[in-house]
Amino acid sequence: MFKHPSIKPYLKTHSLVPENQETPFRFIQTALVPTNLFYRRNHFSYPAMLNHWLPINGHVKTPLLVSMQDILRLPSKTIKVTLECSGNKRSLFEPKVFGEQWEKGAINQGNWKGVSLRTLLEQAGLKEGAAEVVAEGYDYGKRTDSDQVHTFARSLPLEKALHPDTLIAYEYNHQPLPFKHGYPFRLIVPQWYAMASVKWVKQITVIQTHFEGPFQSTDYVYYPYKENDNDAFPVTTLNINSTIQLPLHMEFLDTGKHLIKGIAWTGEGYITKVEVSTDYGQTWTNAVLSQDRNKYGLVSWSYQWSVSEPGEYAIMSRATDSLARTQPAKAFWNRKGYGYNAVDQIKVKVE
Ligand SMILES: Nc1nc2c(c(=O)[nH]1)N[C@H]1C(S)=C(S)[C@@H](COP(=O)(O)O)O[C@H]1N2
Ligand SMILES: [Mo]
Repeated sequence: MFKHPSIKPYLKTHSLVPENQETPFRFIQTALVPTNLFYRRNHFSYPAMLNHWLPINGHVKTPLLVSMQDILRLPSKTIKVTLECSGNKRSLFEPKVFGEQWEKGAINQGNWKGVSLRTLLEQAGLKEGAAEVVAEGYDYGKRTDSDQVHTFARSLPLEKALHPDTLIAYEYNHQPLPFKHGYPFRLIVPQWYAMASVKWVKQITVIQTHFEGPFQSTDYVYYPYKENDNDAFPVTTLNINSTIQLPLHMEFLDTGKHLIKGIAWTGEGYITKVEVSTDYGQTWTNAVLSQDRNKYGLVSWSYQWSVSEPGEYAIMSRATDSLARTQPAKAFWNRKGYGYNAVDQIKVKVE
C-alpha cells in the first residue's frame, strides 16, 4: 500500500450512530479495498438480530426458506464490483445541499461471491404479474420525516433482479461477509449506486405493484428543483466519474516530474478515455489507462506531468465511456445531492 506522509490510512468519520465513515480515497486501489478501509454508510444502528435463513416470498409459486447451507450448495459467482454511494462527493455541490457531506471516498471496490438472485427466484417460480423484487434489511428505525419505524428496504425492477450478475452475496474478498457490510447475506447490484445493494437481507419479496418505501420514493430520487418535486426521477445507474488520487489537493510539489494518477468508473459500457488538464481546462491530454479491466470495476489511470514553472496549478481529470458519456464541467444539481460527477479538480502549488 502506498505511503504518503500527509495522509493516513484511516476512515474519515461523518457520524458514529448510525455509522457513516468514508475511505481515504487515496487508498482506493484498483485491486481490492481491504475491509478496514471500506466506507460505511448506514441509515440506522447496526441490527442486533440476524439469522441464516432467507425467505423468498410474495408473488411466487413456491415460497422458500433457504438456509446458509442451501445457498452455499448453489452455483456461485465471484464478481469485482464498484460500490459507490449516490451521495459520494455531495459536499462539492454548489449551492450546498443537506445530507451527509461526503467528500470523494464513499466508494469501494471488492470481490463479491454469492449466488445469482435469479437462481433463487427461479427456484421459487415467479407468478404471472410479478413486477418488482423487494429486498428488506434487518436494520430499522425512525426517519427524521416521520414517526413511523421503517426497515431499510428497496426494490428492483424484474429485469435487474433477474440479471445473472445481481447477487445474494455471502463473501467479500474471499472472506465471509464482514458484519458491517451485510453479513450473512447482502444484495449486490452491479452498475447501480450502492443504495440498491441492501445489507443484512431479511427477506426477498416479489410484488405485483411499484414499491413505495421511503428509501425508494422519498430518498434516492433526483429532485431537480429546490422549491418543488417536479420532474423527479429515481437514482439508479452510476454516472461516469473520475477521481484524482495523486497528488493530493493543496499539496506542495517541487518542479520536475510528477505522476498524476486516479480512478475512473461508469455505470454502463466501459471507460474509453481519461483526459488530464494542468492548466484550468484549456488543454487536455490523454492519461494512460490500466489494462486490468473488468466489467464492473474501477479503471486506474496515470499521467506523467513535467512542470518547470513554479506557481499554482489546477489539475483536472475527465473520463469518457463507450456510450459517449463524458463528465460535465458542472454536475447536475439536485436537492438531495446525488450523483455528483463533474470533472474532478484539485489544486497544487509548485515551488
Ligand atoms: N440494510 C441496509 N442496506 C444498505 C444501507 C442501509 O442503511 N441499510 N445503506 C445503503 C447505502 S445508501 C449504501 S451507499 C451502501 C453502503 O454500504 P457499506 O456500508 O457496506 O459501504 O449500503 C446500502 N445498503
Ligand atoms: Mo448511499
